Amino acid sequence: MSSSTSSSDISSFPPDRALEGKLALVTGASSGIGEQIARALAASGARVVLVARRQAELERVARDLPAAQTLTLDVRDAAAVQSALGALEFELVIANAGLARGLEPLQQGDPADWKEMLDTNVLGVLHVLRATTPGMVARRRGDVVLIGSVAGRQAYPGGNVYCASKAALRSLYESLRYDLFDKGVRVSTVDPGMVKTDFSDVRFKGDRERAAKVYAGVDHLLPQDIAEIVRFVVTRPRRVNLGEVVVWSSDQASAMQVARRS
Ligand code: NDP
Ligand code: 8X3
Repeated sequence: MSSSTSSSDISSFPPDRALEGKLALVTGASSGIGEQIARALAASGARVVLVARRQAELERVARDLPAAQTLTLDVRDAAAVQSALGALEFELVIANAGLARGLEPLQQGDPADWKEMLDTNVLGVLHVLRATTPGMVARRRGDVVLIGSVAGRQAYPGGNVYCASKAALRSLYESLRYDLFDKGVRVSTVDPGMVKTDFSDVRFKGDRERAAKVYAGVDHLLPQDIAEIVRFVVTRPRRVNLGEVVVWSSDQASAMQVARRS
């Protein structure tokens, strides 16, 4: 684990002390939504543990955040996740790491892509929760926030396995509530619509032109929008559990219907 104690710029999130000293895990913190969640939680005083595979990107994010630590970790590796996270006393766990691969009809799909999505988006989340929830239960305090997707609520053409992976998270969210509600651990799912990040570059395997078309002419969401909402969710009084938050771009009527201005 590397760490940074720099106290320079924490991006644009208004600072407060609502999470002062709390240990927060953010998976997928090397870019996009996870990076901004890490910045938002740190702006409220959390000590953030940043997890992803790309160490240089984690270190770039951690440089700006007081008391941030980085952990280079693949969430698909159950043993590595358990050994890296199992002993840490998290109060906040944000399961954000995830990805899409491909947008073909199932009959043209690549099983390697399916495996990568299911291993990351479903099993990866389970590995992280298995490693971190026992401590939260023992301390009778914690917040779990899943980053789902509108894709888990409404399937769309070519979304097949990605949509199924996010639908699995939605079911997991409902089930986890039974596991944790009387153990002092709140469970929430934040389900975004179109957020401009590296998501589509990854989905289209580096075809930036195709990725750019996804957001063309749309007043898409920014990762900061989702991060502010996650910060809001975890800073409510303990009696309040904001369970499900669906966040659309104002230009989206549904996962399939998007207004384009050009
Ligand atoms: P990004 O590609 O910017 O971020 C994905 C993050 O996940 C990266 O930090 C990546 O880090 C990490 N990650 C991927 N695979 C692994 C792995 N095996 N182990 C550890 N970390 C991993 O995309 P987004 O920020 O958009 O995506 C974040 C989450 O938001 C995902 O779960 C996505 O499904 C969800 N989402 C995105 C939406 C969008 O429109 N962008 C809308 C709805 C939901 P690294 O490569 O360094 O490992
Ligand atoms: C990402 C949003 O609609 O591209 O989960 O699937 S969408």
